Amino acid sequence: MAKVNRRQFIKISSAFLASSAAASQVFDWPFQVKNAIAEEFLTADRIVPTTCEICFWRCGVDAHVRDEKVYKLTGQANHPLSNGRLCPRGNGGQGLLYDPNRLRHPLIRVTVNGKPQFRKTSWDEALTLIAERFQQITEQYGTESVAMFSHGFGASFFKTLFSAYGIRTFSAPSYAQCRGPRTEAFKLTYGHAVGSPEAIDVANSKYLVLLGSHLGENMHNTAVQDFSKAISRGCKVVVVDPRYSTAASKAEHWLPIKPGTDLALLRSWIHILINEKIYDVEFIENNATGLEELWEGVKDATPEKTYALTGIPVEQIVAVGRDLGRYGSSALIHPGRHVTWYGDDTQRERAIAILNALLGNYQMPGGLIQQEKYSSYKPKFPVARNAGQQFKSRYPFASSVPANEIVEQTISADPYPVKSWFVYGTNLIHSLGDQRATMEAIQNLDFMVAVDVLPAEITGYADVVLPECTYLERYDDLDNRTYRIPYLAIRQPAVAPLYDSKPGHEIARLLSMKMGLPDLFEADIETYLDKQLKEMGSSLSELKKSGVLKKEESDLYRKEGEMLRFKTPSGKIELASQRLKDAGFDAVPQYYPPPENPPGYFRMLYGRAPMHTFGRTANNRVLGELMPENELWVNEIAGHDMKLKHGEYVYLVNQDQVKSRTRIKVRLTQRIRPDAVYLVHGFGHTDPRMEFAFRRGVSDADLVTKLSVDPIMGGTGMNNNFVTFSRT
Ligand SMILES: Nc1nc2c(c(=O)[nH]1)N[C@H]1C(S)=C(S)[C@@H](COP(=O)(O)OP(=O)(O)OC[C@H]3O[C@@H](n4cnc5c(=O)[nH]c(N)nc54)[C@H](O)[C@@H]3O)O[C@H]1N2
Ligand SMILES: Nc1nc2c(c(=O)[nH]1)N[C@H]1C(S)=C(S)[C@@H](COP(=O)(O)OP(=O)(O)OC[C@H]3O[C@@H](n4cnc5c(=O)[nH]c(N)nc54)[C@H](O)[C@@H]3O)O[C@H]1N2
Ligand code: SF4
Ligand SMILES: [Mo]
Repeated sequence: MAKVNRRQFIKISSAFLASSAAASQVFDWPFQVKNAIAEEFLTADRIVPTTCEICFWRCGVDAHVRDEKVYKLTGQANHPLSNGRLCPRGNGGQGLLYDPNRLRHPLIRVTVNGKPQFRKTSWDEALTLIAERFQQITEQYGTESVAMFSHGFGASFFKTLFSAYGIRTFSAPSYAQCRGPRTEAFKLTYGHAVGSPEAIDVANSKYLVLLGSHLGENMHNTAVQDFSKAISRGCKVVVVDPRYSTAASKAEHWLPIKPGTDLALLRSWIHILINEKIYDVEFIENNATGLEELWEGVKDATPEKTYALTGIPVEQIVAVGRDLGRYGSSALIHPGRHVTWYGDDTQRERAIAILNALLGNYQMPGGLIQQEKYSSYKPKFPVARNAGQQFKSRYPFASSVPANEIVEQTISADPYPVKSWFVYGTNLIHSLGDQRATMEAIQNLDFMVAVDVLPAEITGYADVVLPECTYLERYDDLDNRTYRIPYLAIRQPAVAPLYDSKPGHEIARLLSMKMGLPDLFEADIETYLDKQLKEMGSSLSELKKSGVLKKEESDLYRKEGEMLRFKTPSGKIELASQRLKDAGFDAVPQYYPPPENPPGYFRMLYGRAPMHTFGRTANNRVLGELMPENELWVNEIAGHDMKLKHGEYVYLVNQDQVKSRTRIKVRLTQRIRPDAVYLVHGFGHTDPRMEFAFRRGVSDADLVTKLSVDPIMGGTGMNNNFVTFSRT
């Protein structure tokens, strides 16, 4: 059990409320911005091309500035991830910049009259304290006792700093809580990951199968643009989802699958392709191993048996299976993105990887493609020699550090203690599931730092809170990732940082001085970026003007007769995996049924809404007005049976009798199966310093008390939680 009160959540500080009122006056929030948006004819003093950070896709955004205020954001025409457009969230980015509840000053936890409070402090005092505490803790427990959690590419400067200091443990919720199983499954099958942005040719696909992947609600800008291109070019879409999603409304087949049974369905399609010999025989003969073992492993997955497991009629299973054979290399089973669902996720993703291989769509139009970087140049930084122990995952195929494992180790101190967390841009309370474990781990820490832009829940538990300025007020590292159109893009400030906030690079540089690494960073970020850009054949002045440089579309497809080599042990695509077998797992994905609903309970499913990103936009006044709270989708008939009324507010109680802290509005609908309910993630905030988001809607994270951990790579399946309703 948690040691009570060791690190109490700091509830509210009157300083915040006072300062937020002042902010409204300064910015006349939100009307000033809204009026400006309405006045399209306004001319800007300057338009600054930069990179969006309302989510992690990194579109190119033009910030329109007048009188030193950003009054409009539009998509950069030339940037390959935006193509002149932003998603609704990107358009509402000023809502973050001018959020009256932004963190304004560094804060230190102090105890006054026995009660924890935050005290406003100077940067110097805050950073001195961090350096001192890190030194004490690493001297006492070793450098490995400090772990960093982050999300977003602003974290790069801190990773550089901590690597030079000897810290080795870096973790992000985009791995074990998001796409980790996809990464490992594709590596096991093809020897490389799918990447982000995904190396898939959706725009040219003729037949697209989406499992979950709710494009249109999942609003990754270019992914949605590609999806609409595909549809306008006549692509047939199949959506497998217990819920009639936006994508399902564009589909030829909506397969309202029994939740958690997708692997059975995928195995059945593999069965059909092999049994009817409608897979790409030549491609598989030349490029894959393990076909016989694969067939042995899926022989029992007949459509009839699959119907009984999934609830999808035999005719539909067969029709889609045969269509897949017919469309062959121009068909694509979308690999998904947030795939930590049921704990069998790596094997489900393996089945997706295998199916794509059987279609022969590898490096073919409409299938899996190759992408390139704009430049192979990467700045080199020193890495400490006397570093701490490398974190060793207990999951054999975890290529990154599962965040949940750090939580466990912070509680158990086994094999060594973790005593300090540095948390950059991730709200662990809402993103890791199993909040009780996260809280218990936090109680075991000697010291925690949170770097954020908002008073997100996680900051309430920190010893030091550092206010970063928003993406519209800072430089970051260059964006030089692989993409079909190799590009190089910059994030640069549109306006100066508000309040006493600072850019991450500046915080890291100041901290490096205190941590005894004064030569690690250039004296200023512009010199650093310019040096890199010169190595890449450009310059800071050029990129500041253009925002992005790009090359011609890379070679996406393989050439006729090209010999392919895969970075797997066999050099081929591995339909049956010896590596999995050696580690005690199924070489060919087998289906194990998920736990059934307890009587009277509904499986809790969650996802995205077009105008919000997780919990980070719930307090954004521009986006919040478009969607102020989440609703609970309940099947109409099931809801009537439970005596629920459309529009009434209820608490949710889960299988472990954990009750939601807040209430949610019921939406009775035919668009969901009767055994499941659905809500959008990111609501139900309980930190009162986020005045707009406070207590609006329910947090799914509060109710994820059961994690179904993937034994292969440690991903945390969250879909095996069940809820019922309570009016009190
Ligand atoms: N607007 C917006 N867009 C975003 C984000 C955001 O915060 N806001 N976040 C981005 C990020 S980081 C990610 S990872 C992606 C996530 O987006 P996706 O990868 O699309 O997420 P999923 O979890 O696959 O999608 C949730 C859908 O899966 C369905 N589902 C639930 N259980 C099952 C099941 O057992 N079987 C099947 N077939 N379907 C099921 C749900 O009903 C829901 O429609 O979105 C990205 N895009
Ligand atoms: N229950 C449940 N858990 C989930 C999910 C779910 O749908 N349901 N989704 C999973 C997925 S797919 C993912 S990718 C993860 C996402 O997990 P997180 O990345 O933790 O999600 P966010 O809520 O966006 O938290 C980001 C934090 O960064 C802060 N922030 C925003 N901009 C900046 C910035 O410029 N600088 C700094 N320093 N901070 C900034 C925000 O205020 C917020 O506190 O969660 C995973 N966990
Ligand atoms: S998808 Fe939307 S929120 Fe994400 S980076 Fe692009 S414009 Fe910004
Ligand atoms: Mo994600």
